[in-house]
Amino acid sequence: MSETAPVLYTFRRCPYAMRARLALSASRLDIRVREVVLRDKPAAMLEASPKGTVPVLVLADGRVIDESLDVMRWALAASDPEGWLSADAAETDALIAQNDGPFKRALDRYKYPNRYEAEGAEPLANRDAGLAFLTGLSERIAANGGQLFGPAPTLADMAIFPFVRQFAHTDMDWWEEAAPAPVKAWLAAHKDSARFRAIMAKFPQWAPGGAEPALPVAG
Ligand SMILES: N[C@@H](CCC(=O)N[C@@H](CS)C(=O)NCC(=O)O)C(=O)O
Repeated sequence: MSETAPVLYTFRRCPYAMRARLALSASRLDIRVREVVLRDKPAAMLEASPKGTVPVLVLADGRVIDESLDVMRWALAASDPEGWLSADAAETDALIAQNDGPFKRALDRYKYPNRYEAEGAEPLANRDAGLAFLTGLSERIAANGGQLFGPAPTLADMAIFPFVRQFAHTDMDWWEEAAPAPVKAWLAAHKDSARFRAIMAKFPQWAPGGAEPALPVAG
């Protein structure tokens, strides 16, 4: 048990928190987990990051990293044994920006139509918009030998697949029938990976003074 391990405020089902946990797990750094319930955020988390989103990583020296991509990049800059930073940085950034911008927007409107009724969002039009992005990913995956930038996963794969998972889970029957085969196989393999299963371990809600389990490392 390290006195100086960084602490991660996280929520198991949040795709932003998932991508942070994936990179932290791949880095094999010693990270302590504080599982958060979003409607009952701990005061210590809000003190560290008043914007109130997960993930939040608090370093031993008090520095706070409260954007998921920044957490991923911090972890991999410290330790990248699997070469996740080996892909072209500008292309990686561009692909992740499409995911976090237009694709996430379409995903929310497809998955939670009631929340966007007032703006007249059309769930199936948004599903089509999402599918157009996924078709582009699928073409890359097929051309590059299984992952977005080659045969091995890099930052972009790990930053994006938790969102594709949410999109697929909105209607699995439709996904199985309509999604292009390469992106379907890519998602299935990531969901079934030892790494993903490890970072989806269930932890009880953290309370001050409570246990801080180590983030599982796997893969
Ligand atoms: N841009 C942030 C987004 C994080 C985010 O929106 N997380 C959601 C959960 S998936 C959240 O914490 N929302 C606050 C809330 O629901 O109270 C990041 O990349 O870390």
